[in-house]
Amino acid sequence: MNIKQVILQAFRDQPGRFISGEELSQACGCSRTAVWKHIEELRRDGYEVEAVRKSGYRLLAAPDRLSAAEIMAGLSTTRIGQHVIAYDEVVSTQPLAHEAAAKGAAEGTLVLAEQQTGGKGRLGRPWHSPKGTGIWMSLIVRPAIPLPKTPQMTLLTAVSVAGTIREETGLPVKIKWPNDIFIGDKKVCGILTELNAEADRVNYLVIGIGLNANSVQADFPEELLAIATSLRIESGSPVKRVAFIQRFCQNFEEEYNHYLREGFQRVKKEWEAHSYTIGRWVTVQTISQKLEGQAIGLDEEGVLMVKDRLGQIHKVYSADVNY
Ligand code: BT5
Repeated sequence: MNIKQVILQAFRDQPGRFISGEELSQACGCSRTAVWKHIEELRRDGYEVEAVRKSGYRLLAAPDRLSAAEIMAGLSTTRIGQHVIAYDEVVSTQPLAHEAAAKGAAEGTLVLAEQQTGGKGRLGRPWHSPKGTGIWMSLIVRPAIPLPKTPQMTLLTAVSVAGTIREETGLPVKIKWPNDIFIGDKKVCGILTELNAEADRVNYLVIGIGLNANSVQADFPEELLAIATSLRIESGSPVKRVAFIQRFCQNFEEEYNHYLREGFQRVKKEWEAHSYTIGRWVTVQTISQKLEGQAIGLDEEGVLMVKDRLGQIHKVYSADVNY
């Protein structure tokens, strides 16, 4: 840890308390003047630090910057989010997460960035990820599940994000099969699950999550204005991204542990309860066919079931669904 990190750690260990210059200088192994210089630097980084003669220093507020230290401080998970690789600007967090996973990154490692210049959606579509406004992150997991079950992890992630949005903002979110989170009729979050596997074994999954957290209308390009929204636009106030990510990690870990122990039932139930898709008349475009019908539910594996005009039920594994 460098001196700034030692000072931040000391503040976090004793939240709300004044810590004397002397105490900090001992913890850092440097002079009190050096402590003061580093406190000034922290202020320039966006930390609000109160200084009171004879009492010392006290942390009032941390910036909403997505740093590893901020996210990991106070995180009560055992795996998810316990390793964070944070970047300022990247092309996309997905390949960086693949690289980290291939080198053995622990399960639960999060790769995130303030900005993506080439963020991607499914089928090579672009994901707009401007600086500082959103949560653009890729989560590495290594579930011991057979390949056909991996789409369930997308649904599990959607349920975890949707729950986190409800808890943090109270907004009424809905999940559109398989990977979109909507507020009203606009998309606030997209999920992209990528897989590294052998014939019968999952090595790891990289789950990309793109959430428009604090974007305002002006952050969206013309073509997204009518179809995209953000938590801030919907709730009228900015969200604390660090707190959001921490809560997401806790929710995801809880869902994930339950899923590994007990199977898909709970995710299925929660997903169906918050679905934007079930009950609607949909047009489904798979790579090979187009079909119309009513979305009637998920089967036990998480596959979407669509009933066509003739009453025949089709199982949809991977597709774009339109209404
Ligand atoms: C998705 O794809 O919704 C998956 C998005 C995953 C993004 C994350 S961010 C972290 C990680 N790193 C990456 O590079 N990607 C992941 P799809 O269902 O194909 O939706 C893409 C479509 O959504 C685009 O064609 C646009 O119409 C729309 N779109 C693009 N950017 C958007 C945004 N910021 N908000 C809402 N809609 C957007």
